Amino acid sequence: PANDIDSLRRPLIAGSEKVQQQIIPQLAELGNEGLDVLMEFLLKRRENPATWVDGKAYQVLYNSDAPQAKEFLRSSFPEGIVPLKSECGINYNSLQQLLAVQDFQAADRVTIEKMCELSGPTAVQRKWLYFTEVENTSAVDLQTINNLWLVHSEGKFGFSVQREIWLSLGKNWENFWPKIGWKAGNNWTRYPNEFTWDLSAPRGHLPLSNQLRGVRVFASLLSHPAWSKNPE
Ligand code: UYC
Repeated sequence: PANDIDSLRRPLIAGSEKVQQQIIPQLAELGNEGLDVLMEFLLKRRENPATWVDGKAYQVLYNSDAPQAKEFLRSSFPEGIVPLKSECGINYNSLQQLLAVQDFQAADRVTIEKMCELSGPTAVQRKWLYFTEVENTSAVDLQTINNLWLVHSEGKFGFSVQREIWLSLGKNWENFWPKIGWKAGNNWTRYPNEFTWDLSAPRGHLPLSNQLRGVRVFASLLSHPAWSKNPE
């Protein structure tokens, strides 16, 4: 295995994202030595904002039973690899933990709850948002939620992904729904069972926004200044 490790370590560090994506699961199968390379990789890159490649490496360690991986995460990344910044005193640990195990369905519920928390107690009781509340939502907090989704989904899920697709379609909702798998022909995808809760989903499929009361809330979310500012 020493040979295998060496032949994987170099492309992990210097290869393209596509190459890295293939190598991480191979390292995961090589036992402790493979985990060591993944730990070294995460430490080397920790000065830079986490990408979905870091997310994949992190997920392997997070989901490993190896004591060395557990100890490494406890001491070096106790809150994960995305900084859980909040301007509103909100704790994003539960969202981070659900996304680290790719429980996208539970993470989607928590996302809706956190979005309501961000708007205050009346929104928490109501369980949904007014578009005016979305407009006033903290950009820092939205970026934290979005980064968690991006980093833990190979860059596939997140509001910024939805925004990019929406803009590429000239903000045309009728073209947008089928593109992200929320509507097929005349039929809305039914919540929760008809949605796809894993990475086989189309890009931008998650997180969900209930459209029952119209597109105004989702339009505000996708137009939020958080997405045109640089991440902090
Ligand atoms: N639901 O159809 N949705 C709910 C979606 C719509 C409906 C929750 C998304 C269309 C009802 C979430 C789509 C529609 C409830 C979503 C979708 C509809 C409900 C739970 C594709 C009928 C019961 C969280 C656009 C034509 C709850 C929440 C209620 C719930 C998401 C019906 C996340 C993305 C237009 C009757 N739907 N929802 O916010 O509020 O309630 O009565 O979007």
